[in-house]
Amino acid sequence: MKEAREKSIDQASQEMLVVAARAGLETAWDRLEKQKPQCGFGEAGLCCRNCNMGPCRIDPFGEGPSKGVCGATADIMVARNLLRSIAAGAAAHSDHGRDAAKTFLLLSQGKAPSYQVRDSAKMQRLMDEYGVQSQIALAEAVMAEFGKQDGPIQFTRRAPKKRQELWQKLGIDPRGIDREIVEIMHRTHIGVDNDYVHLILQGLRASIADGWGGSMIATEIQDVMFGTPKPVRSQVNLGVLDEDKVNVIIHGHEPILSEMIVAAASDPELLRLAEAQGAAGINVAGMCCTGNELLMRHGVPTAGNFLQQELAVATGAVEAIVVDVQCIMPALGALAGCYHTKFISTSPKAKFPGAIHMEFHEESAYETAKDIVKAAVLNYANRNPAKVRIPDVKSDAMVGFSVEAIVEALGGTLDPLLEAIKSGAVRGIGAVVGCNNPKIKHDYGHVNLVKELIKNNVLVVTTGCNAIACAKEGLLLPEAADLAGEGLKGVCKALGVPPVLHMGSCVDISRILVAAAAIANALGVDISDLPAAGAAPEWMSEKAVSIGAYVVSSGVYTVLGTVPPVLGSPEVAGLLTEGAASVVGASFAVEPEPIQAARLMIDHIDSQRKKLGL
Ligand code: BF8
Repeated sequence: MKEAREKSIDQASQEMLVVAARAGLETAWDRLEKQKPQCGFGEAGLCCRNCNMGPCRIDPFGEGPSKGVCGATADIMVARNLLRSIAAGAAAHSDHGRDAAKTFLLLSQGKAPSYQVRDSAKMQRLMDEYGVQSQIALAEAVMAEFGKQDGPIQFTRRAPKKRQELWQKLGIDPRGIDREIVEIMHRTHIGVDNDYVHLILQGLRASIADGWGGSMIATEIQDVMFGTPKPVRSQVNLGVLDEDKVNVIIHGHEPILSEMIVAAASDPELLRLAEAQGAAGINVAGMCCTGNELLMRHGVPTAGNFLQQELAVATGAVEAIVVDVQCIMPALGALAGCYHTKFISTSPKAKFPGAIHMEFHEESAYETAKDIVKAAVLNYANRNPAKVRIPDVKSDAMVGFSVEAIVEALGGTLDPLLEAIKSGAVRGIGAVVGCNNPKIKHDYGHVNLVKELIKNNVLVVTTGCNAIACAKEGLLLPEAADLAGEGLKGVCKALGVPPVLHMGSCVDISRILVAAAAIANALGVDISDLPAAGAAPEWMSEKAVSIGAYVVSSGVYTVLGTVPPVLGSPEVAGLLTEGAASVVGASFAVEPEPIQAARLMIDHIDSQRKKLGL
């Protein structure tokens, strides 16, 4: 147990880590240990495999080679590697956005009968924004954003005017989403762009195409098809698994799949089948960001965040873990093989060793979802009760704070929030997001950073695996206002909202951008002038690199909890942590200790308040 406590602060995870260890099962924490010491060249960003004269590496201590075979210096290598991470991250988010847009197009053409428009008011607002008259025209216009050769991407026009002008001046106002990602791959090919500042600017451009493009398209179109989230209560953690029911975990990112699984799980035919198998029903629980999507829109419980995916299978109570794309550990195949659990992959883009592939297509979505849930139901009989161990740990949470829901909670206008910011009751806004990473004690960075912020009257908005960590800690409840400073506590109590507002999945960081733009516009300033700061205390994915880049490009100072592989170039590191402030009005900081990270954010917020004369 002592060892488990060193790995995670979450009680359910600690219990399952003990179970896994006793059963001789390997988890991400064990595999991290086996990787140590991790490659120092890789950690510094000083390894290049971009051509077959390499792989090349540069000695950061100046004793070995200082250039690759082509002559690439440390600055070039680090910048190119960083850019390729941004490209991968922006591609992942944006391909998710493309799938949402494609489903919306098929639905608009009458070719995806399982889907419907659930928020027609939002669809109308988007039609007005695009200046089109019909649903099909909107779907086509949104789809076209990906392949556009020339900008602008429509949603980037939501940024404050000053921000747009700055992007234009810097030459980083993105053109088409795909174009910016392709251009990164081109420029980082051997012998193309070898000016690290010029390279980094292209990284920022592609990241803006993600945040204000691909990710925002995902959010907006999913809201149109599945409904814009409103405050709803639910429960989070492994204790949401039900010993008496067929448990189906949906893991990954795209609600295109998970919405259908949820619908199929209440199909009377399948419920009868479950009963016939001796189960008390079908229990669907989310995991990672697809979990956030379902939690936000329907109050479907979430079983956990990124580092809990293996622990969920180790409960022995999961009939099927159904996955689509992103953040799915390939280790799940072997692990599921130790239990009766079926590991079911569904995306034409993602196959896994040990998985059963049941490919999912928009045109026949509900039928496939039914087949998947049926496979889970029929697997209930194979469960070995002796292996079942579900931790009795779950927390209540109030979730669903889309921008629309926040404005409604404020009484229809942002004014009460602006007044609270001006009076100092709310000192500022902290956006805390991102993954888990076994390099940091699971949830420790998330929970402690957020608690410190609210204690200091910083209203927190959260997405992704941070949101799930906060939910498990009870921070997404209105009662958590008691943990906040007096000013924030008063505001939360008056409005009946938690001090930590769950705004969705990682693509929904676009909601935070929209909120930041609205607040900046209301105050007549740029986003970089706001008393606001961002953090990703336990980030690990390339998507998080793209997020960090677009958040900083949007003008938000951002503190990272794990070190990005840039220290091999003091020039690049200096540009990101200092130089960027004079270019885009914001920069990065790195601080693994969460209380210190909160302090950096609060100091930044205070200096912004001073500049605004607040
Ligand atoms: O989509 S699920 S581990 S990458 S935070 Fe991070 Fe979590 Fe993945 Fe973002 Ni969301």
